[in-house]
Amino acid sequence: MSIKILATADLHLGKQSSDVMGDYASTKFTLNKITNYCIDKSVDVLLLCGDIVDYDNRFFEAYGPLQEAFDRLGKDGIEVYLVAGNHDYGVLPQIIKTGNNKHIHLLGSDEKWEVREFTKNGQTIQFVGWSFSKRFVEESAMLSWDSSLLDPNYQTIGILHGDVGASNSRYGPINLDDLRHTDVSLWLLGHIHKPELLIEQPTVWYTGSPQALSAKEAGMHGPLLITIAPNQPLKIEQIGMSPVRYENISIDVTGVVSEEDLRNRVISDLKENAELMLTELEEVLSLVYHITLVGKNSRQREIESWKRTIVEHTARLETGTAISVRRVEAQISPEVTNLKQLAQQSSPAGILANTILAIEEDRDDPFLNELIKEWISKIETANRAGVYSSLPQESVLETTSDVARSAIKDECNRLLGELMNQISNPN
Ligand SMILES: [Mn+2]
Repeated sequence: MSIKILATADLHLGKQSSDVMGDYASTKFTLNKITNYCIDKSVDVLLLCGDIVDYDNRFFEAYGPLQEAFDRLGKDGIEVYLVAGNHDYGVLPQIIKTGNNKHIHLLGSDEKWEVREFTKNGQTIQFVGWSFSKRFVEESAMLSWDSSLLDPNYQTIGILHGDVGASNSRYGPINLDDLRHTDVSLWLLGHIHKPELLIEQPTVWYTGSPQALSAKEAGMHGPLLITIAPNQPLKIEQIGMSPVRYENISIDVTGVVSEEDLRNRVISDLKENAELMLTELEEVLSLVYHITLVGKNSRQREIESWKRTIVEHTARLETGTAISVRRVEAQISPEVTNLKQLAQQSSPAGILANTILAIEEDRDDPFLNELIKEWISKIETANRAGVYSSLPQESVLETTSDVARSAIKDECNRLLGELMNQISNPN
C-alpha cells in the first residue's frame, strides 16, 4: 500500500492562457481536470503550494469553481493541504471559511509554520507549511523555521510559496541552503511557473503552473504525482495536464528564395517539431509557437514582408492538438562570406560588421558601448512613459546590457543586409 499525492501551485484562478480561444483558456478548465484526476486515479491528498487564486480581489470569480472542486474531492474522501501565496493570502482563507471545508487544511496562517499529520492504512506522514498573510514578504519564512514542530518518526513533506535564490525579492525569498538542513524529505514550492527539480537531496521541486498561461511558460506543464510507499524511495512524476503548450522554435531560412519556400519550410519544421513531442501532447488542445527565423539570407526585407502571413497558419495533429503561431520574428544575418574582413573597412558596412563581431565575441568596443548606453536610456524613457504605467511590472522592457546587445545585433544584421543588397543591386 502507498500514499498517492498530487501537488501543484500557481493555478491563478480568474486568469486565462494568452493567445488561445475557447473554454479551456480559463484556468477553471485545469482545476476541473485536476479534480477529475484525483478522483479517477484514487489520489489520497491534493497539495496546493500557493497562488491558486490569481488575485486577492477575485473572491466571486474563484469561489464557485474552487468550492465545487473542494466539494467533489471531499465526497471522495480526498484531503487537501495548502498554503497561501502572494496572490491569494486573503481570498483563500476566506473561501475556505465560507464553505463546508473540514477536509481542506490551510497550513501556516499568520506566517507561522504549522504541521499536520496524515494517516492511511497505518502509514503516517506529516505536512509542514507556511502561508503568506500579506502581499509582500521580504524576509525568508525559513528565519522562523522550527524543526521541533516535526515528529521525527514520520516522513515530512514541506509546502511553501516563495522566490528561490532571490534574496531581495518581496515575494518570500528562499535560500536553498536553508531547505537542505530541515529533516524534510520533499519540499514542494510555488511561485515560479516553470516546473523544475531544484535539488535531489532533499528533493526540492517547483511544481510549476498546471496550466501554462503565456508564451513565457514554454514546455510541458502539469502537477506532480508523488507516491510514498513505506521504506521505499519517493516516486515523483510530472503529469502533463495543461490544455495549452507554448513552444519557441528557431527556423533556419538560409537558402529561402520565395514566399512559397518560406511557407513550406515553416509548415514542415513545425510539423516535425510537434511530431517529436507527440507522446506529450495527449492532453494538449492547443500548441502555440513563437517562431524565430534564423540563418543567413540577404533577402531580409522580403522575408520581413513574407513572414507576415505566417501567424495565420493552423494545422491539426493526430492527437487532436491544434497548431497555431502567435508571433514570428527574424534574426537573420546577411550572406557575408567574411565578416572579419569586412569589419576592417571604415565604411558603414565595415562599422556594422565590426559591431556585430564585438557583440558575438563579447568584446569591448567604444562605438558599441555608446549604442548600448543610448539604447538603455531610450528604453528607460519608454518604460517611464505615462501610457505604459498601467502595465504590470513583467510587461516592462528589460534594460540590461545583454538585452541591449541582442537587440543591437539584430538591428545591425538587418541594416547590413540592406547595405549589402544596395551594393549588389545598385538600382
Ligand atoms: Mn506567487
